[in-house]
Amino acid sequence: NPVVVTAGESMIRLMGAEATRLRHADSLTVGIAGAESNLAIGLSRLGHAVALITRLGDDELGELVLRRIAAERVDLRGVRRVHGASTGLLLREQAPEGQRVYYYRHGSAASGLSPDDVDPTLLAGARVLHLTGITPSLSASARAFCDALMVEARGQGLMVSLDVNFRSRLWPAEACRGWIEAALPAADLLFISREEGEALWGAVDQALLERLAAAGPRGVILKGDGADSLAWVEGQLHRAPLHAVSAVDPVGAGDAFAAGYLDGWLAGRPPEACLRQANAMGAICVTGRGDYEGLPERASLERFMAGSHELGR
Ligand code: KDG
Repeated sequence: NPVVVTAGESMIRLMGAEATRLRHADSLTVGIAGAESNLAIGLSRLGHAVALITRLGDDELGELVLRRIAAERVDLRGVRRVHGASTGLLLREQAPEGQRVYYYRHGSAASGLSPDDVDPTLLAGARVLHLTGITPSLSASARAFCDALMVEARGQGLMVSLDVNFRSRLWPAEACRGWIEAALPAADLLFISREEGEALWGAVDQALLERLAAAGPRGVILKGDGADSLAWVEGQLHRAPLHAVSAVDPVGAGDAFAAGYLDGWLAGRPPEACLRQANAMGAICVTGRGDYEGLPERASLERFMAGSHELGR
């Protein structure tokens, strides 16, 4: 059985090949995206048994998403194929004026996730449930699904990890803040980035971490977007510096960070060590194109952290 269970929407990703607005694109490359499947793939490549709960259309695109994730050895027993529903889609544009994402996921198969998708047997014996603030934005039933899954996980003694992952194109800041704050008593670990912390709570400082922790979680982890990553764990502040790398594509770094932290947590490492690993995963992720493609296997993570480089021949 899996050690880590996660749940959320995985989508087809079409990415503009050149640095132009999509309106000028001649070709798009096909891949997959989804914060939770990114995390599942990250942990699976590090050697963990991970399961993903989602819904996909029983269309060709659903089959593509399923096959890509299956190739990463993620347990897909919790995936339902929905007849007549489409698989979610996102387009990524890399224009000179910045990165943009366009979602085509309204009414998608995964937005139909509901408490029916909670399978207690899949959680049996697992240690971590990881959810993000994306899934509850998809629909009222997906929100009910997240809430029911957290209750089941806590009941079975799993550690509940929550990544804010605020997506302003999916719901307003107040709605995201409201859901996260209501979920905090059921969470053990909360991940936030500086960018989303500012969007949801204004100033991001130690007082915010303390305030969020007071509502429930044992640990509140601030991702290293722009400065040191921080962990407020059981009343103590820990920090780890970022790696200087040249970033090619920032997308997916937050999921890579969370996978790195959880890997450390699963090994029983102290918060600083978890943060160092999380920073390394984020740094490796941003040096390649794609939401998850650059995520390392255990040996390359260790090489990166040791500061050594492969000759490649
Ligand atoms: O964190 C990266 C994700 O944002 C991306 O893979 C797609 O899940 C996604 C989303 O909802 O934006």
